[in-house]
Amino acid sequence: MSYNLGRVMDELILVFHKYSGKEGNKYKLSKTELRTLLETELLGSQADCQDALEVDKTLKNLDQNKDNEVDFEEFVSLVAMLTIARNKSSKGPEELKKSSKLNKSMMSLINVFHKYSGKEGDKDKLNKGELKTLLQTELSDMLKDPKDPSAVNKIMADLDMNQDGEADFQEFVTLISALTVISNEFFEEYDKN
Ligand SMILES: [Ca+2]
Ligand SMILES: [Ca+2]
Ligand SMILES: [Ca+2]
Ligand SMILES: [Ca+2]
Repeated sequence: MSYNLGRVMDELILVFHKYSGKEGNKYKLSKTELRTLLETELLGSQADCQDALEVDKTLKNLDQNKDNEVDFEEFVSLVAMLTIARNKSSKGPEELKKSSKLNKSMMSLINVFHKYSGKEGDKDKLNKGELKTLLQTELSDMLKDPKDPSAVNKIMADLDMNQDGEADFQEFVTLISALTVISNEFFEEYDKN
């Protein structure tokens, strides 16, 4: 299993556009497209994803700009929410064997986080050293200068919402969401041209 975060981000972009391109605006999910995506990609998920299958409610919750469609940024906020819920649940990756790409992407985020967070101290949080190793190993092509210690300090300061000096899973997912949204903007710009 590959842990490469860049690949996870690419997968999320691909999954979204696989469904958003079916009708209307090709960069947004209509309600029908959202329903197809959720029913296909969350199939076989554990109970904490079942709420998301109530499409009307999910659309209403996600649709920040009230245009009745789900753009990529709104979609990523759903993925972040589901991933955080799954990380908290005690059930392991076992039941996700016959899994969709979306499920696999979410599991990869959880696995990659714990691969680094478990090295020292609190095993559910990344300290600065662990964050540095994660960034250098998994996201080196995203960082201008991964060897620059001030870059890690700055990312930690941005991430660390509750200011405990460590990055928990929720803070980590927020970073990945932001990076994925940026990455998607490049994708859509390129696609338009
Ligand atoms: Ca569409
Ligand atoms: Ca919207
Ligand atoms: Ca740790
Ligand atoms: Ca923190």
